[in-house]
Formats: sequence, C-alpha cells, structure tokens
Amino acid sequence: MRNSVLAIGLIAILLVAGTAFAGIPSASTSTVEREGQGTPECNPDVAVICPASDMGQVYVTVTVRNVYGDPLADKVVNCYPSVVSGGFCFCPGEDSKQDTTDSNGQVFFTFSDFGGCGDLEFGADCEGVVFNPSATIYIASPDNNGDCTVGLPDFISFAGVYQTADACSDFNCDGTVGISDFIIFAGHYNHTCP
Ligand SMILES: [Ca+2]
Ligand SMILES: [Ca+2]
Repeated sequence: MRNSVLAIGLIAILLVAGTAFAGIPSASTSTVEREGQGTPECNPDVAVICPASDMGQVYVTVTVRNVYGDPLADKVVNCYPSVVSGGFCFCPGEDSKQDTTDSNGQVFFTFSDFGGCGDLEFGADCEGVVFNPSATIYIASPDNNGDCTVGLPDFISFAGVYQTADACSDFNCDGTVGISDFIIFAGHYNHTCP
C-alpha cells in the first residue's frame, strides 16, 4: 500500500516535471544554421558583404526545440555573430538581433551591414539557454580592414592582392582577384554603414 502511494506520487512528479520541461528550450535539440546569400556565384559557405548592406548577406535560421525534440513557438531568441578569425566591424544593430519563433519553432535573421574578412560563426540563446553556434562562414568584403568603410586603405589592400587567389577580395568567387572584382570594388567605394 505504502509502495503504491509512493509509486503514484513519483509518477505524478514525473508528469508535472514532464509538462514543465516541455516548454523549456534545449541546447541539445535546438539548432543554429547559416548560409551566405545574394551572390549567386558563391556557395553558401561564403558571404560577400558591404557595410552599406548592398551586397550579400548571412541568413541565419534558429530552430528552438524542447528536450523531446518538439518545436517551441513564441520563444524570444537572441542571435549574434562571433569572430572566429579575421577582423570585423559591425554597424549599429548588427552585433545582436532579437525575434520570436513561429509555429514551427523557427526564427530567421539577416546580417548584412558589416565589414571585414575572415570566419564568423553565429550564436543564439533563448530564455537563458545558450545553443551550440552555427558552422563557420567565410566573409569576403571590399571593407578589407574591417572599419565599416570602404576607403583608401582597402583600395591599397585590394591592389596588393590583385591577380592573386586572395579570398577576401574575390567577390565573385571565381578563385582569382581580377578585373571583375575591381569593378565590384569600385562600385562600393566610399560605402559605409546605412
Ligand atoms: Ca575599410
Ligand atoms: Ca574573382
């Protein structure tokens, strides 16, 4: 008799706990994915970015799930880039964004106003739970030195890598810094944050 009361109590606790956990985001089942967009010649592992937001973009998808793998709607998510290698400058509002998950537990972020070259990853958190960051993505940019302006120092850098395989200045992802890249560079000269 006593054992069965204990068993019923234990089951009740588990049920309550299960209900409670059902609404909590889980780092082990939630995901952060990124892809480069806006430059058709480049694969999704590369994004080509101008601080003025008029080149490509990084599109980040965060999917929030509970420990059972169920998607969680109406959850507020923070998403932010973090530098893995290279030097970057983020325009106001581009260093962290916040939005709410849809009915599929998903929320989408676009990062397009920044400068610099190198590897970024994207992190996210929700209700204090920090998710595993995205895979890294390589950023190419006419803002070579990452000060949020395409200026003379960037032109000097560009000239220094002309006709090499420098990835930072290969804006059309054909493997070489050439005349096409220079025309693109010139079109973004003096661009800065919006
Ligand atoms: Ca610059
Ligand atoms: Ca090129």
